[in-house]
Amino acid sequence: MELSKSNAARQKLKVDYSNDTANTNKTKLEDDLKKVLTGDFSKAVLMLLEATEVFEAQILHGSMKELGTDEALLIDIMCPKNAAELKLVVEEFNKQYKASLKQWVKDDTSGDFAKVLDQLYEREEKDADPELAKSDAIALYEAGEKKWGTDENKFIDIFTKRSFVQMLATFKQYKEKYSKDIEFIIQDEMSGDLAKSLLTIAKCTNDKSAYFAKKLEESKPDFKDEKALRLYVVRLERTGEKDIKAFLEKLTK
Ligand SMILES: [Ca+2]
Repeated sequence: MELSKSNAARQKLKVDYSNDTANTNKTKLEDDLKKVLTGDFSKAVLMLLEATEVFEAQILHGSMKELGTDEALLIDIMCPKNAAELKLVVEEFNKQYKASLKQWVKDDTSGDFAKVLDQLYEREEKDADPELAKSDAIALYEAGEKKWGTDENKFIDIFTKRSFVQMLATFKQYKEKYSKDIEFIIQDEMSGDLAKSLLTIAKCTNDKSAYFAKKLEESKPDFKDEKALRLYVVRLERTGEKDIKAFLEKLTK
């Protein structure tokens, strides 16, 4: 099934469809599918044809636009992303709402948690440097375990600025040198949304697919609840082909 491929492949499929020489009226794939598909299956297919960042921007907007903020959603959408991925959502947010995602998040969060989210846009894209992994592991030890209290800023800087592969090397160093998992250290040293956001970054560093799979498991496709369905589709897109295929097959039964 063509539709269970990656979201990027589906975006290409849409362009190819309209540009196909046989498609003399240059119709859109979405529009033609709307004519032949019905019910939940049609809805699911059309949602999968949207670029993922369209829904992510809507989810982020929805998590902040009302009184109060859904911090868990901010964490889940933003923390797994590298700078380039985050940029796509920033641009989409700007396009849909004529507003700055960065400013919105800043206005809706506070303290150390705000600092984490605000620094995610600058994450480096570098290969792992073993020397840096060693010095970062020591820095994290001195900022956490070794210290009475915690130097949160040190943790935030390393967790938001280093590339994911660099952090993975650092966490391995930490485990070798101090025999402890960084996920344990975060929970031991910090709490609240700061701990949750850093923990999400650590989990995604250690095994992003496992993190995404667990999040998908936690949500259900509710076709009567547009918001919940969008979140489900976003999580489905992150886990990939196999899950998308299973989801669509279930709907055709
Ligand atoms: Ca400590």
